[in-house]
Amino acid sequence: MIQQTLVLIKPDGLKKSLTGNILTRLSETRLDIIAAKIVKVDKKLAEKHYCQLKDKPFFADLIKYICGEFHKKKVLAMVYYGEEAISKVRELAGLTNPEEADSVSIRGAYGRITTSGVFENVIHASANEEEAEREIKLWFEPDEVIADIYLTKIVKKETEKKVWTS
Ligand code: IDP
Ligand code: MG
Repeated sequence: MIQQTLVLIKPDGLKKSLTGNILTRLSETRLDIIAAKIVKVDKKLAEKHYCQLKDKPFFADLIKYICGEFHKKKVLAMVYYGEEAISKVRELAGLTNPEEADSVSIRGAYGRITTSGVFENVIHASANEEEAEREIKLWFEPDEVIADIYLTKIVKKETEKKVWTS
């Protein structure tokens, strides 16, 4: 089945200059990148992204982690597209706990658990189609994705926006 999945290189991955290594690993999947951007994650976006975990004891630290408070204040957000994209990327990413992840997986190779218990596992990958749709729509506008993956509509908006001065 053709699918799309949200991939984030988390702040620890960027701080440790792992972007190239991680993208090389992901290219093993032969999937297409159909969207990519650097995002400065604010608390609102972080809380929406991880809304299913809001009752977990590690939630507050997780929000700080993904907002970059322990590393760099940015993540690389991408959408990968192709045959069985979700399971292919999840498998390469490895288990959530970097110490339990296969040592050749991305998380197994590059992740760590901090002394305060944060799983710094360098990459996010959507877990299923429902999560992928919710997450892609949260992180990207339709015009930022170069394939027609979900239904869109045109709305007229009269809002201010920042433009280059010349
Ligand atoms: P996933 O990223 O493998 O889908 P989730 O359960 O969705 O795992 O958790 C989201 C993120 O929250 C993880 O990637 C990890 O950074 C963090 N996390 C999950 N479980 C724990 C935990 O038990 N302790 C600390 N951090 C955790
Ligand atoms: Mg998850």
